[in-house]
Amino acid sequence: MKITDAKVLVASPSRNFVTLKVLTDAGVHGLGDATLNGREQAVVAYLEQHLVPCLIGRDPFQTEDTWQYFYRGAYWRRGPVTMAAIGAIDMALWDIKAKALNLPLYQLIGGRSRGKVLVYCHANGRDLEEAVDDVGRHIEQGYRAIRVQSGIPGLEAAYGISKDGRKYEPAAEGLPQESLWSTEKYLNYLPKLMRRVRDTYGDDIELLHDAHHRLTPIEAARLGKELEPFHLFWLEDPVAGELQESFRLIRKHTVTPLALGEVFNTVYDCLTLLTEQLIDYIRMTVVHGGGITPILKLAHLAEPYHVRTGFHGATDLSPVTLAAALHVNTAISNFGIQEHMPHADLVDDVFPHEYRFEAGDLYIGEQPGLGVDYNEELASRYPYRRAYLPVARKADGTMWNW
Ligand code: GCO
Ligand code: MG
Repeated sequence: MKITDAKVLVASPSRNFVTLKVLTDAGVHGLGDATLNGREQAVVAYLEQHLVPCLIGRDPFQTEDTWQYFYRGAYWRRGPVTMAAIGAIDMALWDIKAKALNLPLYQLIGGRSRGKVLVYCHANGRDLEEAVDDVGRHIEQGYRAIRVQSGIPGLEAAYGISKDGRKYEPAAEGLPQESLWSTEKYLNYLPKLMRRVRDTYGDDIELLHDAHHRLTPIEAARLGKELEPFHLFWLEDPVAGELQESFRLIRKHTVTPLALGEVFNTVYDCLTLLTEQLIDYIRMTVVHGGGITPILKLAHLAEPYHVRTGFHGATDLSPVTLAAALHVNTAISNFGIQEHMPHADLVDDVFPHEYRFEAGDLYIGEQPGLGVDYNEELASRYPYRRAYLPVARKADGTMWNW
């Protein structure tokens, strides 16, 4: 079998997605997600200008060699743009291979290790009362693991809070929106929120929280310690992960489980975190981590260090990435949890898929390949619209991590 063509499809069915469609001489095609929120066109150019010309004529079954060709074979390696492009190709090739063999992808990467995939959803509110109520709504929908985010008293906008009752979506048209950040206000407020949620709903529900890279290590240590009585499933991204050694300090002070890695793109971003057991969950995204080939290696490397997976699953990753994550989650032994932010109905129409949600879990289907399709005609009615993620500043104007 030979690859005959690859098309980079850009559309905005309620939000921007970049999708790679790889075609073969056997009539089988594969899909890959190449979306990098707020930097979509950089990945498009990297694919169209640099990778696709080298892809034509290759054997789609050679997933390992093709991955190495684009990763190792590029003198300029790593980074989210490069890795998202390679990730899209890798997903599409696995999709082709599994379709050609008439098997769902999970059968090629270990077979079924579990019948269903535990997911966590997002509950949020502009203040404590709204956030607590939203947790209740998600429990009613069947979720057993819930991430809780809330507006912070004294701050106008906070990460993870939707406006006007709509689903949370940080990317917006126009230039990047600026939001004000106060670590002090946040640290004083968060334990109160978590106490109320536990008092209201008891101990049987799993609670998660995302600090979204805003703290220093010693602040993260304080937060982790103060959240201990509420037994979080995890505290996510307490500090930006560039300095892996900083997690030694956090670990020394708290037993609150830690999750990290949604912005990582290679194993080198987390080698110390894994081998020194400094985190409990690795959150790399299948697409930004370079695809199924390296994500499987990462999961297998994490296993002996007692680190489990909790792959990033925000709505800015297309259903193709979610399906790829679900196949990996179904097959590996050290699966932890999967993030689930349901896509808008229009996104589900553009990407018809087989996976389904039921009572707090996602189920992958038995369709050959990844089990996702792409409606090009429908997608073409929604052209790309430039959008940026926000930026954050402290009260004195200092730029901070969003
Ligand atoms: C999460 C993430 C997202 C990111 C988003 C950026 O935990 O799901 O933090 O909300 O901010 O994916 O594009
Ligand atoms: Mg996050």
